[in-house]
Amino acid sequence: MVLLLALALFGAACTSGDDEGSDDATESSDSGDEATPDDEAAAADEGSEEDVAAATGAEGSTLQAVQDAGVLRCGVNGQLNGFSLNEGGEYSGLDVDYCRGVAAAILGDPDAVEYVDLTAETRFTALQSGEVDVLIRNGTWSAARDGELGLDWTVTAYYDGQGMLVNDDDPAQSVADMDGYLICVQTGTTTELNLETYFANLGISYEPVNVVDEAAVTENFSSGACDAYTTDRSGLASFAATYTGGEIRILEDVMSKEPLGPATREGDEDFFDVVQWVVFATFQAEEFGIDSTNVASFDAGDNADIARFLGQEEGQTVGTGLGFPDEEWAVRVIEAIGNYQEIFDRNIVPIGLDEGLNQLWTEGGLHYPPPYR
Ligand SMILES: N[C@@H](CCC(=O)N[C@@H](CS)C(=O)NCC(=O)O)C(=O)O
Repeated sequence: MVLLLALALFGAACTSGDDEGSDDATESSDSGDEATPDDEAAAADEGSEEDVAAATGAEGSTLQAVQDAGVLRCGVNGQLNGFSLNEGGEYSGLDVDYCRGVAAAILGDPDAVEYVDLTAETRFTALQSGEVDVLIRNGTWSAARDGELGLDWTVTAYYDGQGMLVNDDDPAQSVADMDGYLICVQTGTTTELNLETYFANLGISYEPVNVVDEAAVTENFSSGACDAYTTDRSGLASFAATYTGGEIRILEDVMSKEPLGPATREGDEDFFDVVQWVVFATFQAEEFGIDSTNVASFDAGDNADIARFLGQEEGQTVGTGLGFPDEEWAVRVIEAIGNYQEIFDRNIVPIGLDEGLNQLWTEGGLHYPPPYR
């Protein structure tokens, strides 16, 4: 009872990031400085052991529950241009596309999604407690989140790294020049842990200004309460795309590895498979030259691999074997959201980022879908 009440209160207090005043959004600048790398697994922001117990309890099959409900509850950011932006209830972005892809695959309707905006701090509790079915919120796959947090990370949909943003007229050319800086950093993120490690390795100090969402970053950065802002480089690009407080600059430093992708609850194997293969399908379609405009009429010719991907191989059971309702699921995904290149061009190119590692393995990137057979 106590646990349920605590979860309910925590959720109610924190899930509406948009509504939080900036006073509440700025926390003591002391707290982040005290974490050590050993604290990472147990970081307060990353859910308690009780949360894990709730997650691994008898939830039943999420896949079945989603199919029974006819709607997918997708935990997203809601404030992150390029990934998940909530504009009056209209959602767009790479993360949003994957919510839509999963809904298209298992429910036959990419619009059958209920989006739940989550802050960095509340996101894992929301997944653990069953408030959302899947978490697709620019989340980094890390060992502690995979293990002790009781989550499963499906596949990396966006390879990122942490960066640093400063005012254009700031003298710093790299993070090494930033001794003693006041740095805006979001609580509940890998970012605050990496920041400490990176500065310690450089042998310089900093003062964290802890904030809970992008609105608070904007306020603190534009007022000069922070000299710099650190987060995933995609988050910095997203911030820079809409920031109107003056000229800003992103330093060259890549401070960490941030593999971002969807997470499901541990022990939820069939749903995990479905979410994972929806992401793989977007890589695979690109590899086959299949996109949203040609998928409905694509001629597989003599290519059995393509025929199978499109659900056209005689007697195939690979799709239903994974948990999909039929063999044409991948066609619905690509019709709804396109292949990865289309998803990238639609969402990420407008915020000014290059593909980097987010390309097929055949083009020097890390996207390598396992064989669909
Ligand atoms: N990838 C990192 C950082 C994720 C994160 O929450 N980033 C911030 C900065 S891009 C964010 O989403 N802020 C928007 C918000 O919380 O409303 C993680 O998983 O911890």
